[in-house]
Amino acid sequence: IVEKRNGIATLKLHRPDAMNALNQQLVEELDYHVEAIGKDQEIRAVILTGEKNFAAGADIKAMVDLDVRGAETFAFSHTFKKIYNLEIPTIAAIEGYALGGGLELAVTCDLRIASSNAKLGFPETGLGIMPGAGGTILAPMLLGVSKAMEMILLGSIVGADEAYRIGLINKMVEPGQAYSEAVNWANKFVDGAPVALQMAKKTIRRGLESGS
Ligand code: DAK
Repeated sequence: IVEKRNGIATLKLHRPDAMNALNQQLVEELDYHVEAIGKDQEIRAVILTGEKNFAAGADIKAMVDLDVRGAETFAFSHTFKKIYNLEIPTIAAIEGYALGGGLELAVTCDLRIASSNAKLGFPETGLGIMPGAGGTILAPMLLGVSKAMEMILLGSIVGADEAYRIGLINKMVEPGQAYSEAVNWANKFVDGAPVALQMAKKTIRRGLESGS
């Protein structure tokens, strides 16, 4: 579900019956709208969120029967990279579960606000796979190598308070408040200096990528 209001674009994952598990169609729709937002000069901030939950990961049921070719087509890193490369600030507003590919989507954003009952983790290795959409790169940047190794190798799922303590999320709010707080932050970006925000974001990224 896409909403554009007062310079803020909200992309809400809406497959509530499957906890917003990321299937081909959902990712293709996400890709389409991210592409459009990237070209829309009116939009000054993006909020990614989900209906009831953020996202419980890649759609395991859809993945089970994929052959190699199908798996290559299903890979959604290119869509996440488009989100990562948006020049405007991006915020993930997390209620409920953000697991696996869902958490990878959240860490693709610049900022994360989660409700106190959110649960976050990378359970992939327990399923015999690995985080394949940027999590292995972005989690160590956010958490440090040690904590990222722990989360990914143990597949542990943490609550919002622990996620806040280790720097996985920026802010913890009351249940049901993640989106409204994300709007508060997004409004600051809409009222802010767009070039300064874009250059600050770009420079932080460049510093991380060059290791300096
Ligand atoms: N996929 C498909 N369906 C899912 C799902 C998922 N990840 N998570 C939940 N659902 C569905 C359930 O099947 C159920 O559907 P019905 O059976 O009712 O039709 C519905 O959502 C409600 O789920 P539950 O009945 O299980 O609800 P509970 O409250 O009891 O449990 C839960 C919630 C989130 C703890 C549980 O559903 C769960 O453990 N879900 C799976 C979480 C998970 O393992 N996520 C990681 C998926 S692996 C790659 C790119 C990306 C990835 C890998 C490689 N490459 C490009 C190489 C990413 C991988 C992943 O994300």
